[in-house]
Amino acid sequence: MLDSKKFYNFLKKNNINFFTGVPDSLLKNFIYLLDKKKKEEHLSVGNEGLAIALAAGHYLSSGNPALVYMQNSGLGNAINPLNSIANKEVYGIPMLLLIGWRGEIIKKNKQVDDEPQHLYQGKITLKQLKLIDIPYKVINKDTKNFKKIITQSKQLSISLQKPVAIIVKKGTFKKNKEKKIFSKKTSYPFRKKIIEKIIEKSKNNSLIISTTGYTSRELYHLRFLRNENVSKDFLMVGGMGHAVSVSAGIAKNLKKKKIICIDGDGSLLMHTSGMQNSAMMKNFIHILINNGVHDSVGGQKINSIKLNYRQISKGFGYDFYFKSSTLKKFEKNMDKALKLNKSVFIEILSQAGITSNLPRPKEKFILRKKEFQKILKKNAKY
Ligand SMILES: Cc1ncc(C[n+]2csc(CCOP(=O)(O)OP(=O)(O)O)c2C)c(N)n1
Repeated sequence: MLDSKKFYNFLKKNNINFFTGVPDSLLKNFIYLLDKKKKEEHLSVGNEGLAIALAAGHYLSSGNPALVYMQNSGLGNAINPLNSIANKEVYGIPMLLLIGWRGEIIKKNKQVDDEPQHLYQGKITLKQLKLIDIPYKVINKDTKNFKKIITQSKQLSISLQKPVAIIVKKGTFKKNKEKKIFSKKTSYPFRKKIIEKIIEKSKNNSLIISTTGYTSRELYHLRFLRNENVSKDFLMVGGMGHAVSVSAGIAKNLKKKKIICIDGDGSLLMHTSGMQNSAMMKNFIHILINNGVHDSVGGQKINSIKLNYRQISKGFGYDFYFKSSTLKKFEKNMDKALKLNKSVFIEILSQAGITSNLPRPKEKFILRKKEFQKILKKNAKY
């Protein structure tokens, strides 16, 4: 296994001294090191496309390639600036991409057992890079020559004037002594407790759409524990950041239902402009579980200290904004929101972390979609 500190030190030795990206669990031990650095050296961003653009700006102003880290699911967000800024037929911007390979191919056509949303993306990741003309090397826990790979990747990126990728398989980086420093203990409620309250409060005539990561897994687990139909919620297992827009698409057509979107701060920042449309829906409750970190992939920090969600939600046009840091106040806010025929944004401060082992949904998502559509069609009360 690779020592992420040695990996980082060698990148620095090669004059890679700016890092940016959206975190991935396969890269978490490497990103914990970066989380401690100043903004001149590390910026965590809302989506992977922004990271490519920051890296381009860094190269233009310093002459040194930056390193952009991401999960392979983030390639979708990155592809536009990769193809239309960094590509050598446009500006030709050197940079290194460090990509966690969820749904990796172990041997020829044999794929690792992973969650459904990672399977297709896992299968096409290397093909996607070939198609957009990005050379890559794959590293894993047995890689011995990582120094050579870093040196050659950087040289190649500079000589070809384009991005070059290093693909990271599961288990490549070993745990380091560096602890995540941002998932601090607070008195705020855990996400699962908040979701439980949402379920309790939203029995009648409402639909829940939940964001990517632990939020959807906890919602699923709670339905299971409560012996309730797991298909009555729409779990955004992939498409991080788009829960708000899927919810708005539903809200627009089902005006008699209350649409409740459960979001995370990392998710909301990924495609914040979805709020332009959700704010117009009068049957919309947007709940932001704000824990200041990307909890689901390791608890890496989110640059959100100065964000003011009252102003943000009001600015996008939400009719109401409520905030709480306790479950009691949150319950009251939910009661108020459910009575209003307006768009409401509820922020609740939350403690990062999971409180129990979480099962992964077993049902096929295609079947869940059909069940969910049946529920929407019947306009059923539950
Ligand atoms: C496009 C994309 N980039 C990255 C990821 C990896 N990922 C899954 S969940 C998650 C963190 C979500 O953070 P947040 O919305 O704040 O919720 P929390 O995990 O803190 O509850 C990330 C980065 C992804 N699924 N998709």
